[in-house]
Parts: sequence; structure tokens; C-alpha cells
Amino acid sequence: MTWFKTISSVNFEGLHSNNPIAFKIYDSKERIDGKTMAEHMRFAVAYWHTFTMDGSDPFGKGTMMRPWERYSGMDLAKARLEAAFEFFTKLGVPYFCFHDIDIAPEEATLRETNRNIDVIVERMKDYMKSSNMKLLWNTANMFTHPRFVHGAASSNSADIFAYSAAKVKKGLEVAKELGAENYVFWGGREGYETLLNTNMQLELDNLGRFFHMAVDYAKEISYEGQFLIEPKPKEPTSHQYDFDVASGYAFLQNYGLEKQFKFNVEANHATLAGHSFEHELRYARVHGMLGSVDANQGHPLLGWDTDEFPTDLQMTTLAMYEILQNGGLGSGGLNFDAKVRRTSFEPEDLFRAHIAGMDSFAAGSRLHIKC
Ligand code: XLS
Ligand code: CA
Ligand code: CA
Repeated sequence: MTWFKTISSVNFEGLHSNNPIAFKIYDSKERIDGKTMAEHMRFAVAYWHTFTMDGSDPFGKGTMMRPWERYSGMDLAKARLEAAFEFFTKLGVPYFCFHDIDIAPEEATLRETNRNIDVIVERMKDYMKSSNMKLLWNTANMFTHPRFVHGAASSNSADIFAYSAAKVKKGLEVAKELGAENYVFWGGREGYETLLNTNMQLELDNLGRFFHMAVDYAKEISYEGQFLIEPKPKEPTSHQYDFDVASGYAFLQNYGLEKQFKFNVEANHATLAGHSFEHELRYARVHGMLGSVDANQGHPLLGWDTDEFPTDLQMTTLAMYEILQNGGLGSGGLNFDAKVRRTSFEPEDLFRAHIAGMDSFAAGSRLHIKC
């Protein structure tokens, strides 16, 4: 089935073009400094924001009725997968990223959920082969289900620690199966609301143990992708343990994990921490810890995680300076952890938003590479 009927493919047309469904600056094949633009940027689409979210916010229901949502359960997962690969191919990005339960429905037991994941992963492998798409990273969602109310690895329940470990075990197997170039840990609910009911020492020790278990299991199954921690200072908890790159780096050193991990730096999380995006990138870079980037932006007037598509050219320019000084992102890339606003409910808006983000980063890099 064709899901995006009004779009054929997005091409580079240059600055003179008035076509909203065309790149004005990003030319994937243009070679600059020995690399194509596609190789410099390594763009990735985030499965969750682009294919699973419906535009709901704390004040209102979803506004986006995606055509694949006429299905449910595994039929929905299969339709969404087909739509996703059509989108990737038409947009012309080389990578994508997902959480386990973005791609397959969660069931009452982990065994059943994993069975669903296996079915989708098998299909995904075929789509990846025929489209040449690659997986930048996958991760486990350990924050949506009520069982994660007190966190996952830092939960006060041993059962939840074990459940989370089993989810990551599966995630690493999927990463190996699909050749994921990185595996991401974003802290989810690893944090606290008040110290009065929190054993911080134990929670941090458990987090450290959890990461060591993941590293050991990757070794056991010969998964060689790069482990990444994605810092965020707050939201959902008031105090997230991976506050920013500096505190995350101190944590990794304290638990003897600094050689196994790098950072996935998100622009909006930098803003929430009271830093600039380029500060977080620089801090990671000068410590040899810059692994990948969640390329979005926060709203300058709002204090929460708005995950907007990046269109601030000053920000993309300063970010690309850090990335180029770093010699590129290695196995990392620029992942659009960004969502269209709830007023942009037409499927075509997904293309417009990604084009704006890709052109903005291309503009940011051009300034440095050309001069
Ligand atoms: C949430 C995070 C999340 C991670 C992946 O704020 O940005 O989306 O990137 O779990
Ligand atoms: Ca975010
Ligand atoms: Ca993110």
C-alpha cells in the first residue's frame, strides 16, 4: 500500500526553489571536504515522534489521524512499518531509531511482547535490506508503563530491576540482529522527586550495576555497537540522575564505565539543564565522549521538553562546528527526536518538518566546511 500518496520523492532543488517538498540546501550527494553531505550528517528519523504519536498533550486529545491507525494490534504495527519505510525512502535519509514498544505492541507478559517484536524485526530486516536503510540506534522504553513508576534500574523494586534488565537484554539482541550502530540509554524515570523517600546511594549503585550487566551481555553475544547515555536534567522526575554530560561523565568514571559509553546529546535537554546545545557538545567532545546527537530544539520561552524540529541556524551552525571539530560523529548521527506541533496534523507535514531540519543542519555545516 502507498501511505504518502501526494509525495513521490524529496529532491534537492536549491535556494531558488519554491517547492515546499524539496531540499533547498541539503544535497545528499554533494561532496565537501572528501565526504558527501549524507556522510557528514548521517540523518535519522525517530520512529516514535513520526509514526506513533498522535498530537495529544496534557490538555487535549490527539489531533493526528494517521492513515495506518485504522488498524490495531499487530496489523497496526505492520502497517506502520510499511509507512515508515516508505517515508524514509521518499525523504532520502540513511538511518532511523526506535524504542522497543514503538515498533510492536506491548502485551501482558514480556514473553508475548518479545514475540511481537520478533515478528516485526524479521520484517524490518527485509525492509532494511531492500531499502539500504540502517539502524542508528534502538533503546528500551522503561518509562511509559505504570510498573516503571519508581524508575527501572533505579527502582526500589527488585522485580522491576529484573524486568528492565530483561527488556535491555532483548534490546541488545535486536540491536545485534539489525546491526544497530549504537544502543541508547535515556534515563526515563531514573531520578527522584524527594530525598525524604529516596536511597540515592543504592539507586546510583543499582544504575551502575545495570549498565555493567548490559556491557557484559553485549560482550557475551558479540554485539559491538557503541553504548550511549542521553542526559536530561528533569522531566519526568524533578531530579534525573543523568543531569547533563558533566554529571553523566562523573557517574561513568565513578562506576568504571567511561570506556564503554559515550553520550547522545540532545539539544532540548541541554536547554533544560540551563546549558546551550553547543556547551553540551563541547563538554562531550573535549573528553572524547561525543557519540551521537538528538537534533531538535526547545522553545526559548518554555521550560519543558518541546522537541521541536531544529530551525535555529545559529544553533545548527555552532553545533556543526563542534561536530566537525570532533572529526564527525563516528558511529553516531543526527537523529530528529522532534515532533510536529499538534496543529500540523497532515501527514505531509512530516515531510515539511524533516526537510526544514535537514536544510537547517546542512546550512550550519556549509558555513564551516566552505570557509
Ligand atoms: C525523552 C528522550 C527520549 C530518548 C529516547 O525526553 O528524548 O525520547 O531520546 O528514549
Ligand atoms: Ca526530548
Ligand atoms: Ca532524545
